[in-house]
Amino acid sequence: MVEEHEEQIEKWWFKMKKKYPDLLKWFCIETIEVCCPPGTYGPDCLACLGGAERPCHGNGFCSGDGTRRGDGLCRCKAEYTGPFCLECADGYFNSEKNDTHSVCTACHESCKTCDGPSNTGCKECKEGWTKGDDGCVDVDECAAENPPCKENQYCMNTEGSFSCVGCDKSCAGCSGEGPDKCKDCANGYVLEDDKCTDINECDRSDKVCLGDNENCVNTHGSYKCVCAEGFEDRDGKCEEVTKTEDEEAAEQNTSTNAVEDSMDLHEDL
Ligand SMILES: [Ca+2]
Repeated sequence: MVEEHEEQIEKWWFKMKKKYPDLLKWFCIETIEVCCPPGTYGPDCLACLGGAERPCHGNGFCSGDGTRRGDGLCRCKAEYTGPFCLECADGYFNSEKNDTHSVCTACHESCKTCDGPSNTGCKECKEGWTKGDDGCVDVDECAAENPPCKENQYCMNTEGSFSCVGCDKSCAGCSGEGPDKCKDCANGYVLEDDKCTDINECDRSDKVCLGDNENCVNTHGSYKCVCAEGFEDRDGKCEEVTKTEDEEAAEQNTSTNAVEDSMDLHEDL
């Protein structure tokens, strides 16, 4: 913009500076007519809502403020509402107000609308809260006839809300955190000392891994059948690992190295 109007700026510098000391006013507002004085807007530089002195009563922004654009309407800060930003938005109340000044302050977290700062000042309660004798109080969603959580979750009430938390994996349904709060035990677990405990299937007298050369490995909630050392799974059967001569030679080498390594180790010790 400055380059475009270089001549005019030069003119101001050499001829007009004394008479019009404010460059912004002379150049932007009066000469090229792009700006308006602060607090005014639009082609004719009209006063913003609430007056040019304190547009929107200091509680918002006037559309087009200081430019030849906009419509002079107020966009209020979050706490304020209304065309002049003098009213309070939901969740705020007027702690000070006259015709030209308004201060809105946050309500208690339990209020949707209020006329004072505590929960007894609520006019309406926010969702998750209900009107009690002492203002808005938390709703215990978990105590409802149909609690809101899914089958393998427990419900945790919080101020103004609630959350659903997954049960321990040893549980089939639960009332709280951990394996001692299960309603029933999940498959693969049994109640022992008031806790759902993993069943060690591999300890059973009747074997669970029935294939030849199979070993049983216990896991949390289940077990695995794996091939014994020196055997590998081929189409579901554990068969002896066969090696080519090269592989066997390589293995011989590594085992010799391993022996040497362990001897080194002993020397270090
Ligand atoms: Ca709650």
